[in-house]
Parts: sequence; C-alpha cells; structure tokens
Amino acid sequence: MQIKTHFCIVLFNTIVLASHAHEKVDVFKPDTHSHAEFGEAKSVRYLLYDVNPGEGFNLRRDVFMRVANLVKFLNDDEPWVLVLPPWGRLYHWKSQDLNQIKVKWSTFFDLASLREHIPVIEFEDYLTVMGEEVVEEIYYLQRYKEGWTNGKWEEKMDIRDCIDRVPYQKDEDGKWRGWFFGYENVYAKKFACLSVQSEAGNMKSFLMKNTTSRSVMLERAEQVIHGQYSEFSSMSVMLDRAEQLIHGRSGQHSTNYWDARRSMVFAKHLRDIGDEFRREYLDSTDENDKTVLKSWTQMKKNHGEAKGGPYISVHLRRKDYLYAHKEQVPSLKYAAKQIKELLKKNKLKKVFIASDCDENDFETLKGFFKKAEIYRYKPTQEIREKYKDGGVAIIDQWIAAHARHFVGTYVSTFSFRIQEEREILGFDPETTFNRLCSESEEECEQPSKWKIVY
Ligand code: GFB
Repeated sequence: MQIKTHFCIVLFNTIVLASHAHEKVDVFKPDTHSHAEFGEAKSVRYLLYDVNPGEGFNLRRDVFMRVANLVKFLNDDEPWVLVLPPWGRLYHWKSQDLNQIKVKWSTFFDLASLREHIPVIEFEDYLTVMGEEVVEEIYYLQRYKEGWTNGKWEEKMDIRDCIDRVPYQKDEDGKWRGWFFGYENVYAKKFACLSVQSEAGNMKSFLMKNTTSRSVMLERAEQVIHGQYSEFSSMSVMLDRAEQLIHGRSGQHSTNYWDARRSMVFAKHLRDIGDEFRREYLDSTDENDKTVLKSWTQMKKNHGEAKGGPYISVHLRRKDYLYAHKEQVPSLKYAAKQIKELLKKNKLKKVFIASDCDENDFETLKGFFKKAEIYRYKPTQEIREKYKDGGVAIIDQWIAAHARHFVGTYVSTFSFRIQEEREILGFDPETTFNRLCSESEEECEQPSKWKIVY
C-alpha cells in the first residue's frame, strides 16, 4: 500500500510545549467531519522511539507494531517517517563475544516489506538526513503517579514532572545526553516527561498539535497500547490493557494489528538459513508443506491450508522462566513426556526444539527419547557473528513456525510470535495455540486462539 502524498497547510493552532510541568495537552478526539485544508507541501517529520531496556526482543516487536500504526495514522494527514531504533543491549543477548549494539533492522527484518505498511528508515540514515546527530524533542512516556483514577481507564496525557529517575541529563551546553542506542554524540534539544494513558493512535493529535519539531522521540514507547477496543465492555477493556502492558499480547483482533504484524517479514538471509535446515534435517519444503510465501500484501491463506513439515516443533523457554514462571514451566522429563504423546498422536518421528537452554539441558532432554529424532539449530561462528543472538533466535522461530504441530511456553512472547507466523502461513489453529504444561499445574489452560484478521 502506498502512503498518500501530502499537501497541507501548517496552520495549526500550535500549542507550543511549555517548559513548566503539569501542562494539559490535547488528547486526540476522532472527528470524522474534519477536513485538512490543502496548500503548500509539508516537510517530512521523523518519529523515533525506544523501549524500556529490560524488555525482550519479542515484546519490542509488539511495541514496533503499536508505533508503526501510529505512524500510519499520522500519514493520513502529514508525512511522517518511522526511524527504526537500532537493536542492542538486550538483557537476553548473553553472547559476550559478539558486538551486539547498533544492530540494524535489516539484519533481522525485510525493510521492503515494512515499507509496504509505513515509511521507515534506519537510525543511521536518519542521522545522515538530519545532517546533525540530533533528536529535536524527547518525550519520556510514563504512567500517572496517581494510577487509574476511580479504577477506570480514560484516554489522557499530560506533561508532568518525571516520576522515575530518567536516563537523560542536560550537559553544560544545554544539550540532553543519553543512551541513544550507543551513538555517543547524539543529543536532544528538548526533553519532557509525559504521563500517558493512551492507545498509540491517540498520540497523533499530540504530535500534530503540541509540537512542530522535525523529529520527535517517544521514549518508553511500551507505555502506549494497541487500539480498537470499542466492541468490548469496559471491564474487558481494562483487562486487555493490563495484559498488554505486562505481556504485549492483545489488540490482535484488529486488522491494524495484523497489517503491521504481517509487514514484519523476517530478513531473507535468515529465512534461507532456516529453510535449508528444514530441508536437510526435517524433510520440510514449502512446496510439500504448502507454506509458499508471497508478498505479505498478496497473501491471504485460509486456516488449514498449510500442512507443515513432518515434525513437531517445541518452544522450550528456560533461563529466567525457570524462576519467573516456575509454576507453569515443566521439567525436562515432563516436557519430554508431552512431546512423546504429540509424536504418537501425529504419527511423527522428528522433533525440532527451539530453546534458550544450554547444551547440557538439550542433551538431557534428548536422553529421554529412544526412537524419536530430536533436532536443534546450531549456528556456525560465522552466522553468529553476522546475525547475532537475535538472528539465531529468528531462525529458530522460523523453523518452529513451519512444523506440522507447534507447542510453546506459557505467556512467552517468543512463542506468541511463532503462533502469529503460523497464522500468517495458514495453519489450523488447533496445531498452533498450544503450550507445554508443568507437572504442578492442576489445570493447564491453553493459550487463547488469536486468529489472523485481514
Ligand atoms: O523474546 P523474548 O522477549 O521472549 O525474550 P519471552 C527471550 C529471549 O531469549 C529471546 C532468547 O529474544 C532470545 O534471545 N530465547 C528465548 C531464545 N527462547 C529462545 C529460543 O527458542 N531460541 C533462541 N535462539 N533464543 C520475556 C522477556 O521473554 O519474558 C521479558 O522478554 C521477561 O523481559 C519475561 O523476562 C518474563 O516473552 O519468552
């Protein structure tokens, strides 16, 4: 889809960002009757964002979708480009021998596919365009100190004093210094904390009316959530919102969500590695498995059209999950028992394990099987260096997504993204929305079926 060319006037009643705190800002109210007046060409503006440093790769992917849809919405009225935040310093990327900062999005994703949804550029290209290592304004998104008033969700945003210690400081030249993805010379001209309780799309009015800067960065962008809840009762809206803030899982019942999600096609070099592994070890090819990929804008598969390769795939999350979710994460022995049952039920012999476990655990798991063939993808040093921990994780996700039957780990966003990939490929949801249970669970609730919407 092509973003419209925009010609409109800059005659906003601009409410300039005041330096004092507690300023009420304009929350977007959709008005279907308003029409932009058209005049001279408007110059492109850039939206940057970053996420709480503690968040993992796959929650970050969810935050991208929220911000991407904000940019899409902005482009209905003004030309905005999303600046892709370089990857780096992720808590889970433990390989010390790899230089894992300033990693470009093109390492992991296909930029041409992203651009079929919204205009995006890499951060380094943004710096070149600006001609200076600068971000004009940063808004540090934060909660409301007083929480949800009357236990009710209301859309609101206000410039407020910062609640937490913020990772930006003003230097003696009045420039705001901070992490900026590891680019040491970058600075911001303005900085403010913004308390928000808002869907991402509702930041549109703020960005159009409360600032005229050429570039604006939303820091802690996970604070804004997916939209499109009108069909739900206020209680389920509240639960949905709480769920999103914690797990980044929700909003999946909207076309907007799925358009943004479908545009997040993995980079071809990673898909190729995964496909080769499938062919070589798992007897799996797209033609046989009915998983041939087309441009995402052309792809519309019915549930059950994809058959999948002749293997079971398992996302077996370990590490921090062994204590963060110890009640729901199985022992290796109990995981093996469940996998054996699935093999029997599906009359299959091969298993693909995607896991953050170490080699010892993998060998232990394998030891529980006598007849089945258990595989794991092991990257060469060259691939590790080129594509880092993130790339290896994507290869695992890609192989796992193509199996005849998938089973994941309780509330893992890594598993959720595999499930979505399978929805895109056209699998029967019964083969997708499954998770391993732990031996201590009396009732093992299976994941909700978040089906694709076109
Ligand atoms: O992706 P992620 O946010 O999923 O974080 P969760 C897990 C990270 O661990 C991935 C590695 O990005 C990978 O680097 N990892 C996990 C894996 N599973 C695999 C796998 O099968 N293969 C490979 N190669 N790597 C959330 C965290 O994790 O869990 C939150 O994001 C928090 O910060 C929460 O800790 C409890 O949703 O599983």
